[in-house]
Amino acid sequence: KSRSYNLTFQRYHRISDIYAYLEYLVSKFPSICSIETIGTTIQGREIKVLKISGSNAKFGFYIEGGIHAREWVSPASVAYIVRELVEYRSKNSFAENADYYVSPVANPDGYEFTHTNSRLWRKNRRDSTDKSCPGVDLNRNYGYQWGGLGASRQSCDETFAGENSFSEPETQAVRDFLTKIGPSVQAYVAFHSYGQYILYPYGYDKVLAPDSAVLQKLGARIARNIKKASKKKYKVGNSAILLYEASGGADDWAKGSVGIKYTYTIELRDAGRYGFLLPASQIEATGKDAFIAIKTITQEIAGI
Ligand code: ING
Ligand code: ZN
Repeated sequence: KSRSYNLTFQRYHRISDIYAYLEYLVSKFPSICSIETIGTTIQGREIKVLKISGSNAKFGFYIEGGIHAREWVSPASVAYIVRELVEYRSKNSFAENADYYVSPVANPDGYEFTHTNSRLWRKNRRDSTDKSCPGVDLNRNYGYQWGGLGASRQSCDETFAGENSFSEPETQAVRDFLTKIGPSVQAYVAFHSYGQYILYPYGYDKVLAPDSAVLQKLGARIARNIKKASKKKYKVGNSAILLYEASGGADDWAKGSVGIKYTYTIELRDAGRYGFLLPASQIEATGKDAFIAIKTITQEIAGI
């Protein structure tokens, strides 16, 4: 018997609604979907990954949402992707070529805090040593070139990198899970907001990977496909050059330490008018942009 759920794409939802939707999908589509709890946050919340298995899977594809608490359209768009890959699978047959590992809310404590206390919170909810400034920026806590440019050592800062690389249970969980599933994973996409950018490594400095021309070209293809579908423009480039330097990001670690070739950070809508406070009326359209990115990358890797 299938479980029930309240998730919609007409408003932003609490983590309980997002997780209930994942559980519903497992109950309704048990041959395709399974859930692994990859870790537990500082406040004891589960960090869940939905696996969506392809019948002809040749590679793994990791999709991260919600590492920054206030970027609400990211978990919503990742949930939108999940619906396309599972419930609308018959019209999205490209998805059979991959096993997707989807983490819609990489920072559950922070996400809940933006609903209950402070809408523009970014970090996790780690207590700091001096107590006055909680929170580590999880996208500065990964262990590739940790603690360099664009990351702070001061706990009061929005980009506080933590006391050490991988000091946080939320980043440890992703590290251990990706290390476990290993070299089958060929793509890693992290969804953020806002700005409409398709970014590729490295972020720790203005340094390009040897295969960056491949990432630029595929990024441009993603942007073209989004523009065709929605008229929205996404800029494509190296994150340190196009945006700013930021060390300790999940994308740099995925590329530099794990060796995942197709690694992107995508800044979703909008271009700045509403910013983090993107109206819920734009969730569906933004989710569609995000889904086009996943589809385009899958097709490229599968050669279809
Ligand atoms: N932006 C990203 C950030 O973590 C980024 C941008 C990611 C830059 C990775 C460089 C490398 O600051 C948001 N919106 O958080
Ligand atoms: Zn972000």
